[in-house]
Amino acid sequence: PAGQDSANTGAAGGGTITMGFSQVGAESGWRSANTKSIQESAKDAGIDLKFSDAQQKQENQIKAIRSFIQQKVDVIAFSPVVESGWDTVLKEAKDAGIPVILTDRAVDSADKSLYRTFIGSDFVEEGRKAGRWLVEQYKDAAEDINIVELQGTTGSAPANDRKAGFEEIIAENPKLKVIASQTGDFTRAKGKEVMQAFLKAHKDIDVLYAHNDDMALGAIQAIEAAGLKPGEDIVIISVDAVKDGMQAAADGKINFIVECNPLLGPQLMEAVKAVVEGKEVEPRIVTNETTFTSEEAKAALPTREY
Ligand code: GYE
Repeated sequence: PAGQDSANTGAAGGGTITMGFSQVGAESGWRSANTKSIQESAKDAGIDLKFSDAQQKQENQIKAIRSFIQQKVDVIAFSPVVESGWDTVLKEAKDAGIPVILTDRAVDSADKSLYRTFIGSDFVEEGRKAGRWLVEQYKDAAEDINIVELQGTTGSAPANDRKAGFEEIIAENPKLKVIASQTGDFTRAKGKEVMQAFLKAHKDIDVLYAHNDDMALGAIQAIEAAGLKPGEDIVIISVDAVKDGMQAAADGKINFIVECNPLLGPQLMEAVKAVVEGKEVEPRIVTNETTFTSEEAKAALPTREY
């Protein structure tokens, strides 16, 4: 039987499900792995995928969603680049009877009926994991520990939450001080550029906390160019655990990585099918994740999928 929200008789009649998906962009290794996972699992599930790349711009995502509504797709899924400003377009999808699924990043809409479920990581917990490792490393510190932070895309859920979770934990030890914090937009190029500026402005950086591996990898280039040793002169923590990040950890250049799993495709396709069939889905589906020290990264690398 058709779900009452099925806008398209194709799926309602047991035919092929059409899903419009608006992706954030192609800003990082994480994102490439996420895109691949979604494309491959749509294919495996026999779901007709209309894929649109927003190049990190909310206006492009809003346009893509409106076009999916016009095309009367069965389901719209998207990874919102920023948290705010979605109510109007999500209301349009709701009025058109097209169910929406959030993947990877959250929206801050108060009206939870605007989407069926949110599949993705707990970014606050990721920030806490980074903070806990640091607190433990410096529990006997006699002097101030100067931390610089490379934030993800301004206004994005992972940037907001990874910052908040980290701050919450390091507040336990007043010696741990964030002396500079700026966005590097989740890219290598920006990570490098901002780290260069940090190194110029501050002679005494002890720790870098980067909200993703790509920014850490860019920053490593800047640190090496400044004649310093990443992982030794500056302790580095990052998030994601994509292959290049794990390699840098295995090489001792990144000291600690918090994993963020990009392989959300299979869970998304399951949720899409359930929603089209009119079944209830859990409003929040959280992905399981771990952390890696250099030693653990070395051991995990050979079998790493992304
Ligand atoms: O950590 C980063 C990417 O939203 C979890 O986006 C994702 C983040 C990921 O650009 O590398």
